Parts: sequence; structure tokens; C-alpha cells
Amino acid sequence: MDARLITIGPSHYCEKARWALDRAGIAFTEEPHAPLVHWLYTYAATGTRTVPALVTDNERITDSTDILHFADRALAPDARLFPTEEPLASEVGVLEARFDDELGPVARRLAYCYITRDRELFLTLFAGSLPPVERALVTRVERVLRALLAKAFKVSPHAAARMREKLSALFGEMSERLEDGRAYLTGPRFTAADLTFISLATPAILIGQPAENIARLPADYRETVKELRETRAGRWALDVYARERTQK
Ligand SMILES: N[C@@H](CCC(=O)N[C@@H](CS)C(=O)NCC(=O)O)C(=O)O
Repeated sequence: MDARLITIGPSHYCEKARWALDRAGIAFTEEPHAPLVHWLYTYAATGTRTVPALVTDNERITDSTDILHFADRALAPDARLFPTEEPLASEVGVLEARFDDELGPVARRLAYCYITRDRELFLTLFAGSLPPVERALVTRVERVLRALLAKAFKVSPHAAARMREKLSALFGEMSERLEDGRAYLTGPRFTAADLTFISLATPAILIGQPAENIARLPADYRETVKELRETRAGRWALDVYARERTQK
């Protein structure tokens, strides 16, 4: 099978899909693009606009949750991200969908509030993984891209503060869940709920970013990252990522 994963490199929904595919041992070639430029590629390959998009010999999968289900098909039942036994199956399904609907958009908007203001940060994050021609294009038109993204995500200091509050509440709720010492959000087993929470929290706790990149962030972004990382859920996410995200 020759699978292609069309992505925006730093997108947290793309990391969710990548992690699930890696975990299931499914080989794929990633095709990273810049935000907005990616439309050319997703429309051509799948007729839709969002990434991640997985294109295999006989399937076009255009949603990260569907990619997790696709990855699960390669795994033994007890290793699957979506357990089938109730009530666990429902609990995982509800949490996973909630993180997709709440955590993903909120963490992304927080990050865009800062990334769109900072040329260097924008190029470091988005241009590094691009093919040379697209990198040159993005470097030329970065100001326009940043302005379009700032408008699309309605960025402002007020929005950043509101996203921080929402993230604190969600991390607080997940910290309470973990208070009884359970290994994962729904109990002793790693599921789609854990993988989705951790992946979609990435823009808020900057998993995998070296300390020097975090040190360069605007002060209030840095403070938000620090505050969330220090919660029980934040520490747990960093720890589980280090343990479970073995392939990259
Ligand atoms: N429900 C989708 C959401 C994915 C999503 O929001 N992707 C963003 C990147 S983080 C995107 O492609 N946005 C571009 C657009 O909406 O045009 C999924 O889980 O795959």
C-alpha cells in the first residue's frame, strides 16, 4: 500500500493522525504544506479542504477520527484505540469527540493569536518542513498569509486571554479525572481519548518543542504554556507522550 498523508506540518489534527498511523505500523509518506496553500493539494486529492487527508490505493480519508479508525483496523482488538466493550467504548467516543470539537479549535486559536504576529515564529513553524518551491513562496508571501490567518481566527489579546481560560478549565477537568492515579483518561488502557487529548493539546503545551524555542515565545504565550504544563493533566500529557510516542 502506498499511503500519502497530506498535512500542514505543525497541525495538531495532523499529529493525531500521524501518531495513530505510526502506532499501528502503517507506512505512509507525509506531504506537508503551508496553511491555505494546502487547499490546492487537498482539493486535488480528495475534493475537501481540511488536513489531515489520507490517500491510499482505494480510500480517501478526510477526517482525523476516521484515520484513527483506519489505523485501528491494522491492530489486534486489545491494542485498538477504540475499545468495543461498553461502557468504555462510549466514554472514549464521547471524550474523543469533545476534544475534537473543543480542545482542538481553542488550542489552535490560542497559538494563532501569537504566531500571526511574529514573522520568525511563523516561518520557523510552517516553512521548515515544506518542499523548496513552496518554502520560497511562503517566505515571499508570509505577510499576506499571516494577515489572512489572523482574520480567519479572529486573533486579539482578548481572544488569547479567553482561550487561556478555556484551556485552564479543560486541563482542570482532566486533572480531576487523573487525580485517582489512573494511568489514562478512561482507566488502565491507552485509547483514542488519550491520543486525541495529547495531540490536540500540542499548541497549548508545545510538546516536543525544544526549550530554546519556548524561550523565544512572547511572554504571555510562554506563561500560558508553563501554567498548563504544570497542571496534573499537563504533566501527564508530557509523560505519556514521551512514553507512548515512540515513532516519529
Ligand atoms: N474535523 C477535522 C478537523 C481538521 C482541521 O480542522 N484541520 C485544519 C488544520 S489544523 C485545517 O485543515 N484547516 C483548513 C481549513 O479549514 O481550510 C479532523 O479531525 O480532521
